[in-house]
Amino acid sequence: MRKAVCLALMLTVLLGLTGCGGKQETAEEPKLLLGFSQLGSESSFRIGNTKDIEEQAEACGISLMMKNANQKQEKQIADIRSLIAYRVDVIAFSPIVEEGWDTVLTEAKNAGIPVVLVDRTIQTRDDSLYAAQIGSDFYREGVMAAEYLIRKADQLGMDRVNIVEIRGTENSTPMKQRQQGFMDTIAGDVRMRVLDSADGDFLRSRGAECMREMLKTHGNQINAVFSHNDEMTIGALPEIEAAGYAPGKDILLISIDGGQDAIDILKEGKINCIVECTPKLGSVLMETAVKLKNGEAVERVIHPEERIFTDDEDLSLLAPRGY
Ligand code: GYE
Repeated sequence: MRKAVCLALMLTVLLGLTGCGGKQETAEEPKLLLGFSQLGSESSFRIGNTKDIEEQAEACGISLMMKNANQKQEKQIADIRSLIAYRVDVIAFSPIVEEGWDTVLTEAKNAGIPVVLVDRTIQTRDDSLYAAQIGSDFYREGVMAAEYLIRKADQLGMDRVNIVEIRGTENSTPMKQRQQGFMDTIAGDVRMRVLDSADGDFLRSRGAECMREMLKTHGNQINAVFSHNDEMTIGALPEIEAAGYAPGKDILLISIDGGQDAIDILKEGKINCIVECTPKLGSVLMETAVKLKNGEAVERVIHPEERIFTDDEDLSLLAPRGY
């Protein structure tokens, strides 16, 4: 199936006319040069996302120029500038935070290079600065996390749920929208109370630090942890155990992403719920890049389908996650 899609894509690019002279491309010329600016390697989601984009580009015969900003916006802006200077056909990037992109994206626009946002999105007054956004519905992920917690509180007959939140990177789309979706959903439930919220930057080490601090401050008051990604959840877990509590029982753990390591811990009963956030955005990205190169219309916003994994379902037949 994937082969068929890629064959069709290759044919479209091959038959497409070049933007400048209307000349037919030959098979030897690169069909499409895609520049991708990845934001970092902070999590298994991110590593899986980079790998998927590399594999899908290769499968589709698309040349890929990959940059990694190591979690620094200045580096990411410099990376995008170098992709513009290289005159790639299409630029795609995963913006580390939402603000501060207008200048560099105006440079891309002036150079006639279409831009696709992958995974996260940006705040801008000028919607013409990007052609499409391919990424999860993070608000919905926060809603699903909260709905699970409400269900679990019903099942356990809890009349009070004291929650601590470990947030993703400050001012990033998933951090803002996951928090909003979660808070909006628990707002109508009088049992739910947020005791604390800390910035874990989507990192395992920071997840551990946040959890340690919050256990010191709130001790046995904590009933549930809402962590914005698996990496921070995996960091928090040993801290909970070291403080003498059983994760998944004394303290409920709700996470986001659904990488293999976290799924294995869920199966052990130490995580209660994981909301899926898929890093597999590569094939839609290739399809979109080809259309943009050929001057075709593209969908403005594309969300992948996602599910949740919970402690009350049988996950023994779940296929390996691949990230
Ligand atoms: O959940 C997290 C990663 O932007 C959706 O970034 C992504 C998030 C993902 O570091 O693990």
